[in-house]
Amino acid sequence: MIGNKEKRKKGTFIVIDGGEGAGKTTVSKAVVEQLGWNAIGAREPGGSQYAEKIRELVLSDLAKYSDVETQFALFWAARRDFLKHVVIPALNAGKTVITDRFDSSTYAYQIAAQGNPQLEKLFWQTRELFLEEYEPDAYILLDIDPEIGIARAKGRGDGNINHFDKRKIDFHIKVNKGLREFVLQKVGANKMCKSAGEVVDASQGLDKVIEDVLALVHKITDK
Ligand code: T5A
Repeated sequence: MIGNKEKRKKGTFIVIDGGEGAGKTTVSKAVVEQLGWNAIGAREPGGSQYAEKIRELVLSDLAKYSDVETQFALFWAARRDFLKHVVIPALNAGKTVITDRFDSSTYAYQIAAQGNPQLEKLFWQTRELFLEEYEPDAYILLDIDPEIGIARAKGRGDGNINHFDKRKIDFHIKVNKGLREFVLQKVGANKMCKSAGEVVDASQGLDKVIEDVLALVHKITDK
């Protein structure tokens, strides 16, 4: 057990997710900057020292030799370590934690896009066991047409392309569908998921996307 049974009362935990190139990194950094000292930002997979090691493994080309069950387990292992070492201490200190991706990505990539509905039951069980009372307060989906997102990610020109980015457009369409399904249907409707779900049109100009996300973050933290 990493938390106590009493429902946590401090801090706010918000996930920003979206398909490749939706603007998660850019937007979450801008939002954390505007929130100031009381907010921290982090990315998944990774975010803690040990989880960053797992990140190297899951995003390396070696992943093509592993099956989806192995990847599912590694993403959850990284998440648990990140939660324990980064998210929980920050929440307990009353901070707002903004993460770039979280378990919504496992649902969209490993279950929806990689086509493994048999993992869904295990997903919700693992979520309950691993997150305990620290499930996110809200998920904000940066919704983007995958073709636009991929073009943006490629246009960044930093060579930061992993084996998921290289997959065909059909895969990214399924990721998008999985993310929408998670945020619009599973979140809040499942007894194992009491978080809130919000969607922002990420095809808008960057300043407008940041403004919309910031407004939602204020709405969620002020609750
Ligand atoms: N994964 C992750 C799983 O399979 N399962 C899991 O459980 C988890 C947690 C992580 C990979 O791991 C997979 C999913 C991913 O494939 P990553 O390297 O961390 O990969 O990278 P991604 O999260 O995929 O990040 P992306 O490369 O997709 O980019 P972002 O963060 O969405 O986009 P960003 O901010 O870098 O922006 C891209 C470009 O677009 C511009 C930016 O300036 C930048 O140049 N831009 C805009 N331009 C115009 N208008 C806007 N509104 C713009 N917003 C951004």
